[in-house]
Amino acid sequence: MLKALLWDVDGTIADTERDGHRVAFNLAFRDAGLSWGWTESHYRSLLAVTGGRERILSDMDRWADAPRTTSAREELARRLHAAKNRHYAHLLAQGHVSARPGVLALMRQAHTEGLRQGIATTTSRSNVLALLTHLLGRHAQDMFVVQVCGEDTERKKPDPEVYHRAVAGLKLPVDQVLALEDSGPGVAAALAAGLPVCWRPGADSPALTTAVSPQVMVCDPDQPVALHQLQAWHRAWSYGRKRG
Ligand code: XBP
Ligand code: MG
Repeated sequence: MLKALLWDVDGTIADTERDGHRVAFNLAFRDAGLSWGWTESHYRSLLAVTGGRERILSDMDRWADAPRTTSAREELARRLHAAKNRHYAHLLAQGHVSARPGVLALMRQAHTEGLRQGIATTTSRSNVLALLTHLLGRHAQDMFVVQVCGEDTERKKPDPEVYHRAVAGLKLPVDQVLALEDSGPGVAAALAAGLPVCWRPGADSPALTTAVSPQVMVCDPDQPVALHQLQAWHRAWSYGRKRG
């Protein structure tokens, strides 16, 4: 029986990247007096690197005025990333990002029906808090019994660490939990942790890096997903597994 949902954040709950994080990164570059900038298409390619600080570091070779030493680069990336997160919270408050269709209804329905819900993301805790509060109000946190964020793991997706930690927090066997994901690295992380996963690509989601297996429920990006669909898929998947 399906007892819990583990939500990825960026791309799954909302399309946060192009009009949220990307714009905030560019504002942070500007504030720091840098002429650096990320276009929509370049940013899409950078999304293969999970983690905002890691993303800045991965692109520094392109800029002639980037620091030379590793430690200076890391320090600059850390400062830019913190500034980016402050801009991101302001952009959310101004209404630049909304939930993907059906997501809030699904969260509320799952809550009403007594499923446990958690967050499993590479994103910083402050960004998760800002997004959930913006979308669900001040009591958003009450809906999620476990929240594993970027700061809580040593390795980011596609590494399964975030899902191992989130499942441990739920105190449930993996086959009673369903991961909700939009991206290749996210699906790979969930599968590597042994979870079934509902894959609904978003506007900018990096492509799948793994084959679609029976453990992946493939969803239409444009159609909301209802709880009864997740439950029916999960029942059929569990039955198929038991029959071998
Ligand atoms: C999301 C990310 C994050 C966000 C920015 O991946 O890769 O880096 O782009 O967030 P996923 P931070 O949806 O797979 O978790 O700047 O807070 O890292
Ligand atoms: Mg995602």
